[in-house]
Amino acid sequence: MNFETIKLEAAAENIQVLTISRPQALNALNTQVMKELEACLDQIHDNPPRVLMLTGEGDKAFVAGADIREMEKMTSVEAFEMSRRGQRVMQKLENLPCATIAVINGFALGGGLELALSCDILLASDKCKWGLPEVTLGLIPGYGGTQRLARHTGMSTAQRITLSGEMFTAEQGEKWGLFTHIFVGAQLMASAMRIAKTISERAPKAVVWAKQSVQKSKNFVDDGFKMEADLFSKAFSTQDKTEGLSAFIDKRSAQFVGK
Ligand code: CO8
Repeated sequence: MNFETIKLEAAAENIQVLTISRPQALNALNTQVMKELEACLDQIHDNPPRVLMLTGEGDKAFVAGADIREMEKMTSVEAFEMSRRGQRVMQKLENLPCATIAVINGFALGGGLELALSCDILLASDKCKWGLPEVTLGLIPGYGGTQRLARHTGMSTAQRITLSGEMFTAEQGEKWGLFTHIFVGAQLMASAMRIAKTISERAPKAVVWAKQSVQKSKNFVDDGFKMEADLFSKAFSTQDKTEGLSAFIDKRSAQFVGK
């Protein structure tokens, strides 16, 4: 299958690299990326490598979130549908029958962090900046971040990250248990490859079953995803969302009024 906004390449025996490739928009997830990603994940599901690495094109961004320009025109109903579709794509990634490694080479914001949170192992460049900036746009996370982040960091830290919308450093992410390792940017991919190679040499069935067993410890509640999509969609009927998105596009600070 040919894709325009993502690339799937063999990196070594049994190891593939999936790259989100929209560098002009810092690899932001628009509808085309999400559709291609879903088709690609279906393809990988049917013919999996032993390890899949996921990264962003260029040296600036992993993924800078969902596409803000696209969201600006969205109604609440469309936002609900987009959120549910995005949650489904993230679940497909999470449930792939192979080990998955997010190689976070730069900005991992909003939907970008939510994408990384759907991988088994998160490795980051020392230069990466990450966070859930949705509240700075008058929104809430909509691709599963409200459900997955606390599983990594604990509740209080997850609230600290989600409610402030701040951007954090790689060191902070490692300290809070989000990143397994941080590597100097130029060595990130080679270091990720070494980890991928180790996993790829283990018993393939045991790796998949071990992954599934570890995942079972999370006990996600489907209701939580539904509530996230409901509230994400509700944010689309607020004045603050209109102000937040247009302030970003106009490159100015948002003035929120709480409506
Ligand atoms: N969407 C669309 N375009 C983007 C995005 C984005 N998320 N991020 C960056 N871009 C574009 C910029 O608009 C800019 O385009 P142009 O050159 O045409 O002006 C280009 O990428 C380069 O970006 P900057 O010039 O802004 O680069 P800087 O180095 O100055 O800043 C930042 C980098 C800090 C990453 C900055 O671009 C930024 O803050 N981006 C937005 C980050 C953000 O808020 N992400 C969260 C979005 S909300 C979300 O992800 C919700 C997930 C759930 C969605 C549910 C479905 C609807």
